[in-house]
Amino acid sequence: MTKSLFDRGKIDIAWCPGCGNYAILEAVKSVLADLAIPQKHIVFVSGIGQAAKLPQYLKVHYFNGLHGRALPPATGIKSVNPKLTVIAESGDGDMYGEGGNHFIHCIRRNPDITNIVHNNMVYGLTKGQASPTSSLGFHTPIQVNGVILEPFNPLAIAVALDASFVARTFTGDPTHMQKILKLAIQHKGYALVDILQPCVSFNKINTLHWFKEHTYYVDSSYNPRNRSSAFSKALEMDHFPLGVIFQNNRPTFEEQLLVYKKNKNSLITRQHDIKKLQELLLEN
Ligand SMILES: Cc1ncc(C[n+]2csc(CCOP(=O)(O)OP(=O)(O)O)c2C)c(N)n1
Ligand code: SF4
Ligand SMILES: [Mg+2]
Repeated sequence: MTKSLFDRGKIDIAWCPGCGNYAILEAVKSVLADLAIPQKHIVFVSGIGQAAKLPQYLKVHYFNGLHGRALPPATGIKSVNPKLTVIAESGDGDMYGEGGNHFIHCIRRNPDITNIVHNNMVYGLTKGQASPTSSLGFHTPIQVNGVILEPFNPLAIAVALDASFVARTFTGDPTHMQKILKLAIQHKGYALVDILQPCVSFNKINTLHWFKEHTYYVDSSYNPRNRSSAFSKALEMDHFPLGVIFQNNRPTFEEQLLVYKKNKNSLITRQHDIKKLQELLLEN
C-alpha cells in the first residue's frame, strides 16, 4: 500500500507553515500504508483544536465530535465493530484538559484503540492560552504573569492507571515517530502516544530546538514491562524520555463485554430485534 492512498488531493490545510502537525500527518499516512490496513477498516475520531483537524486531511472514515469527547465515541465504535482500527487523535488541551475525565476512564476500560495526542503545550486553535501541559511560568495573553500550576503529566497518570501501552515521541524525529505509532496501532488494548509537537505561532518556548535539548531516547536495556521503573521514567519532566515507557497485556474492554462472551460476532453484524427495542423504549 502506498502512502498517497491516504491523500485527499488538493485541499486547504488550515495549519500555519512550519507547524509540527504536518510531520504527524505524514507519519500517520506512512504508518497506515505500512500496516496495509484496508481504508474501509480505519476510523479516526477527534475532538476540537488544530490537532483534531488531522483526520480531515486523511482519506479515511472519521467522526469529529465535541471538544474533549473523542474517546467515548472511539470506544463505542470499537465495541460495536471490533474489526475496525480505531484511532482517537487530538491535542493536549482536548485530550488532557477538556477530555481529562474521559482520558482517565478510557485507560481504565482499555478498549483496543490508539490515542494520539499532539502535545504542543498550548491551546493553538484559540491563539495561545495555557494548556494542561504548559510549563510553569509560561506567559500567555491570559496567563500574563505566567502559569502558576505544575504541568499535567499524562504518562505518569497513564502508568498509574495501568494503561496497556504508553509511549512518547517527537515530531523532530519522523523515523522514531513512525516506529512508535506502528507499535501503538499493533498493540492490543488502549495505546497512548504523546507526541511532542512545536506550535510555531503561539509557543515560542517549547520550540523544535527546545524539544531536541529537553528529550532523550530510552535505551535498549530499559524494560517497559516493569511498572515501577515506568512510573519513575514517566515522572522525568526536565528531560522527557522518548520511546515505549510502559506496556502490559491486560484484557480489552471488548473482550470483557458480556455481549461477546458467548457470541463472538460483532454487534454490527447481528440481527436487531426492533420490536423488543421499541417495547424497551416505550416502557421507560
Ligand atoms: C466546550 C468548548 N470549550 C472551549 C472551546 C474552545 N476551544 C477550541 S479548541 C480549544 C483548545 C485546543 O487546544 P488543543 O487541544 O491543545 O489543540 P491545539 O489547537 O493546540 O492543537 C479550545 C479551548 C470549544 N470549542 N468548546
Ligand atoms: S497555531 Fe500552532 S498548532 Fe495551530 S497550526 Fe499554527 S503552529 Fe500549528
Ligand atoms: Mg495544544
